[in-house]
Amino acid sequence: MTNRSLLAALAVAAAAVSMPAAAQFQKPEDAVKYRQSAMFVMANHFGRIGAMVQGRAPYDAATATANAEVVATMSRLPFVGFVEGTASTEKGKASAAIWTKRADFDAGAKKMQDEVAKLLAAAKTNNLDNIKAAFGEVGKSCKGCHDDYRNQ
Ligand code: ASC
Repeated sequence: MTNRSLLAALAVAAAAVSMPAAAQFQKPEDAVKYRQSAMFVMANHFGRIGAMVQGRAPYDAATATANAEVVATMSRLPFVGFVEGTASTEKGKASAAIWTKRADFDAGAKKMQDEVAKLLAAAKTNNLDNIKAAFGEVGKSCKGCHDDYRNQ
């Protein structure tokens, strides 16, 4: 990438971060795709740690930490995608309750991000038992919102 195109890309990224949530997406479906994509990547890397936690993959400290880094980064991304007007009644999709109880939903998101930060800290101790404990708490924090805000 040239310096000029890098600067242009950075300017776009900076503008996106400071723009109101809805304005970051050209259409509502893009917001849905964005949040689903972020959660898909997060779940994939969380699952790689899960494989080590559950003994389906050998524990490797550096790999666990690298995956936890990705999970931590991804954990910050989905929520900007929960724009008004993107609720669904379909099973497994975002329920309208997100927007009627937004403060509770946001608190759940924050809880998950906090638990993910602890998982990353645990990964950095290079101790699988620490990772196991933190992994379980992250899982609970995912499930909490999925139970309440994803159509059953
Ligand atoms: C995952 C994943 C979730 C959570 C949840 C934990 O790996 O994709 O949504 O864990 O199932 O209960």
